[in-house]
Amino acid sequence: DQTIYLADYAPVPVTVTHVDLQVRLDPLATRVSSRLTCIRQGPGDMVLNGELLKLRAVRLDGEELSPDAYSLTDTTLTILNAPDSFLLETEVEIAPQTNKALSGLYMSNGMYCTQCEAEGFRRITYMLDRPDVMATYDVQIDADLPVMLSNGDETAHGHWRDPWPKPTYLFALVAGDLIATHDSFTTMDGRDVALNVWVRPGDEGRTAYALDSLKRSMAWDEKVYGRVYDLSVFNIVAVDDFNMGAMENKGLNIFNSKYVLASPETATDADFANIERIVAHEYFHNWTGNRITCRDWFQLCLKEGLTVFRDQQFSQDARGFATQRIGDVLNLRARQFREDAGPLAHPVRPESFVEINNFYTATIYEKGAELIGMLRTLVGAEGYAAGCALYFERHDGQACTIEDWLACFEAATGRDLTQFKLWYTQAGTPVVKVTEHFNDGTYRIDLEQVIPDTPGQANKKPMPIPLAFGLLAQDGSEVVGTQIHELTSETDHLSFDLDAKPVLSILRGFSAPVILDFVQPDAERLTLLAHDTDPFNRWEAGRALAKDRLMRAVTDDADFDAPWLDAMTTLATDTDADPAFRALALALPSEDDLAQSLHNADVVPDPDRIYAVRRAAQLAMAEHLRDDLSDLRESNATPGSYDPKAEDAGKRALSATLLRLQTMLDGGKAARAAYDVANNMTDRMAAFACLLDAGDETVAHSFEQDWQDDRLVMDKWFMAQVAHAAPRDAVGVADRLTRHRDFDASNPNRFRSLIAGLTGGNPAGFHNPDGTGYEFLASWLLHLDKSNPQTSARLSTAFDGWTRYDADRQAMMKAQLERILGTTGLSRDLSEMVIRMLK
Ligand code: DPP
Ligand code: ZN
Repeated sequence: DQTIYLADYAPVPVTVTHVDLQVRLDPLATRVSSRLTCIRQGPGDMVLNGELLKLRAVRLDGEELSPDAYSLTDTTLTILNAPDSFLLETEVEIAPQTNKALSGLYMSNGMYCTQCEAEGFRRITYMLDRPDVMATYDVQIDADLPVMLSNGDETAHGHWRDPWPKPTYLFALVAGDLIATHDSFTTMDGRDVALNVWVRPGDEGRTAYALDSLKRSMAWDEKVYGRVYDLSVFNIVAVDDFNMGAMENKGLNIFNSKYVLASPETATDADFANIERIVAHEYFHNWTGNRITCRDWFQLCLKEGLTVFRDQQFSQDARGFATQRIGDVLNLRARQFREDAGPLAHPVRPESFVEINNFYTATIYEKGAELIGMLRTLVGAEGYAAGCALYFERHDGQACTIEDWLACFEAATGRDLTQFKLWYTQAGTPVVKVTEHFNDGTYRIDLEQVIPDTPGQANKKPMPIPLAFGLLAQDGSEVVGTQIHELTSETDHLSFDLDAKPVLSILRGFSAPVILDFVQPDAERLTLLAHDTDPFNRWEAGRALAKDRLMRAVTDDADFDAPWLDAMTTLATDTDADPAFRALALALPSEDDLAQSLHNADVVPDPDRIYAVRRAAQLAMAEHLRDDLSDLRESNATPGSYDPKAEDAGKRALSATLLRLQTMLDGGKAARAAYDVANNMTDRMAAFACLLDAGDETVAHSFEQDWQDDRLVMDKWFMAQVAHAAPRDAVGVADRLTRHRDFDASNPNRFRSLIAGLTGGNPAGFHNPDGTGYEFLASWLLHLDKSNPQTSARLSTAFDGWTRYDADRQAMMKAQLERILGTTGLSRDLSEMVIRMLK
């Protein structure tokens, strides 16, 4: 059994305080010489991690170690009977060119780069590869290359010194033929920091937005959290082959090029927003992750949940609270609620794992961020600021736990957080049941929380749930402004003396990551949609109305009624409302959201029916809005040159929503016109998707002619064709595209575009009743698993909803999961995922 348990945590007997590395780069025979300054802290042998290393020499205090003084396995080097303090030297050889797992040192388009989180450093040299061992670094890179980068400050060409002790996972090295865009930032304590974004020659015209985002992030962290940058240089590098979005290595962030490079012609508004958010996220890690890191990988949410919360706050400030919050909640529900409802559910702080890379999940990131938001609500903005200040002061330079974090808030605010800690240890999305009573001038709300059983966890304890709420009169005026009620027990109630029954606006701002079980009359939801002072709940009321109708259309063939369609029209045409908000409010719940909601209501979801009903709803909306569509699009045009600012992005989003409705009516005429005049990728992609939806047979070819030399744009081309294929054609389209000359499974972006285009982008296609979608996914997961287990395991989560479906589909998905599990040579990553999904 390869399971690792939180309960087994023990500090290392011998630690490393300084790492001196010399790296002689060569594609097939890189030599890494390491000198580790080691100090004993307790009894026991020193067990260093190492994988795929050829050990050439090992010396202790300058003496060659005799074979009986150490032992070697495939994954460890153990120094027996080590003294109290010593210098350990090793020399190893590695082959970055053949490293297709993209973990450790590897090559991407001729450049050398690294990815060490979580456990990649052990593929570079023997070391205590765990986050609670923090060391300073001196790195000498030897190669005949123009640019050679590592962490910290450069003291001579290719020589880098990082004075800040850091764990191995934050180590980075980059070398190759790269070009930088330079800028600088003056910190609030008056130091100049050089900023560079390094890219492959030819891409230097697409770095401006990342640099601008970086400067704004640095200023924001100073202003809002009082956090100042601590080196004289901050480097960002764009890499084409990268498993994650980006990586916060100290002073040398490495990014998937998708999240750095942007120009109006090649990147969409969503790309710009992602770049802004991820640049901020990785920068914010410098304090929440790097200066204060995690004691062990079970504490991953300590840095990730907090840093996601910080990047969400930053994006709210940059782009507007309501639309950002709605987007973040949509994402949470789509990814985390789904995870929490299925076989992969796990606590924000898990208690065991087999492969840590499988735990970079929506639960740890996005639910982790929600916990920080709830904590802030519970202790108040001032209490939160005081707790954070204490955390930075008390734990700077340390590797910490969730207990350390919470203790700072207890100390700073006097609040007991014992019950709050349950949010970290209990998995599953709580359901809050709300029932109302109005009688003789008394309005009463009954509340009940139910936390579902999840794998390995049953009979959970009630958690503290901050419920922000307000009350409106039936005419829409607010009678009780926003208050916070803390639901801490299983059941509770609230009472008010009122002349008439009010309209309840509950869970304002989505104040807790819970599912509301609250049947509210349509008339009240329409009132909230029109009048709620809380913009999140205005949107939520519209969403509840839409979902209700879609669900009833699926189960009872119900029609789309005029009052709802009127409300949608009012929204669409409400020129006082923010276009971004209107776009969000007009968007229907996704097919996957409906599948999960039907499942929750004990209805077996039929993907084809869901697809058809959603189209029918769009058609009904389109017909209702028919006479307004052109004018509305006209009035939300963004003429002139493209500006990525949120205001214009909102207009483009609304315009794209309307174009989709127009396409339902005109078969693609308006979309063709929009495609032909588009001067930016946002408008172009919106029109492209509509044309594909409408069955246009020429647009894919002309798009390809225009963009075949642009890798990031071609990712969109691959994805859109699969996502917008008719359900019965989707697997065939995906399969055909895997034989396209530009399909390269070893590039994670390309692979993900195609696979997720099917599994996420085209659910009815993926769930084709003939089972070909399942077979296609399993085959490609097995194919990729041989070279890149991390990405293969990540994409296997498309199967995690398998028990929702009918018996035939279940049997076919189960058969594919079993087929994967029965394959010899399966990675630890993929096998852990499949085993958990089959349990
Ligand atoms: N690079 C990933 C992130 O920033 C893991 N740390 O979240
Ligand atoms: Zn992160």
